[in-house]
Amino acid sequence: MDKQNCILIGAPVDSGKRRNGCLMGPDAYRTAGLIDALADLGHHVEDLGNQAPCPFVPDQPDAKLHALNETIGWTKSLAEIAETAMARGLPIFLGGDHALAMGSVTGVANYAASQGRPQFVLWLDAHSDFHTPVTTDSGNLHGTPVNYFTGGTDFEGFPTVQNPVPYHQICMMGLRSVDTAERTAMQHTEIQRYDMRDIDENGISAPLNRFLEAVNAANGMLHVSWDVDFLDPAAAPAVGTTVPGGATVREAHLVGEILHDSGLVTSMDLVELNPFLDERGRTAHLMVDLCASTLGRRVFDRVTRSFS
Ligand code: HAR
Ligand code: MN
Ligand code: MN
Ligand code: MN
Repeated sequence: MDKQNCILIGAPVDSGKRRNGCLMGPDAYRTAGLIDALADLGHHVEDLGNQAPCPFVPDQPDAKLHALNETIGWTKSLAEIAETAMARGLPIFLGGDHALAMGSVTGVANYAASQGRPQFVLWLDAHSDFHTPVTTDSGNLHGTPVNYFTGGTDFEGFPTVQNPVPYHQICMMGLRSVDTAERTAMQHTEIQRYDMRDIDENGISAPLNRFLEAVNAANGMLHVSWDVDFLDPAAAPAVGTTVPGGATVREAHLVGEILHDSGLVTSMDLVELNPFLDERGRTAHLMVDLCASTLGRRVFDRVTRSFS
């Protein structure tokens, strides 16, 4: 991958679930050194600062769907900024909870469509986030973005998805918490799915490389959505929805390194970091390091074994 124009977009979305704290995520990434880490790799880095949702009517605190209007406001503002940022570089959305992907993914998919290219999504997460506002038990909209950006129904009040991402262009990795309604809804889709057992048995590089070959063959654009809980909570404790048995630090870095070598990544989310739950910033630092791996940090070149 050549040197990029990395566009950092602070997305302090905290409306996707009831436990607060993800709003501190963007500033935690900056504090953990994200800008220098990317600049040290030779990239140009532009920080657009923290964004705001489009104006919204305040939500009822006890509604079944938590903070619906606020989440709609975020979806509108982030979709717009995603689409315009794509024209200028590689947007990196600093979350914020995973509800932000309703905006980031629909925005980048609109841009891909304008270029006549297919949009692919790599979803690195313990969860499938495939609920609708009707099927969710928790009422937490961070559990719904994949259903939304694939053109799902029942997202009343949200912007109509102009360019839904086709199921077969999505790959989920790291799965270990999928609710009954999500299983039923995904059953007959062509979403490519790899749970932790697949990764235990076959490693992470073979399925990832298969997916990347498909992206490359289609001349696709690739959005990578890194949820902190893709990682094992022992390595990444700063997340509200920990699920034991996640990816190791090296498995996650390998994903980043392979993604970099592919040269295919066109946009990225870092989501669900809750700095209030962190231990001396170590989860924030780990996510910064994973972002750096995805953008070219390495010990030496794989082919020439040159250090430079
Ligand atoms: N499936 C659960 C729910 O809907 C948990 C969702 C957690 N989602 C987060 N993390 N974005 O992926 O409430
Ligand atoms: Mn909240
Ligand atoms: Mn998620
Ligand atoms: Mn998750």
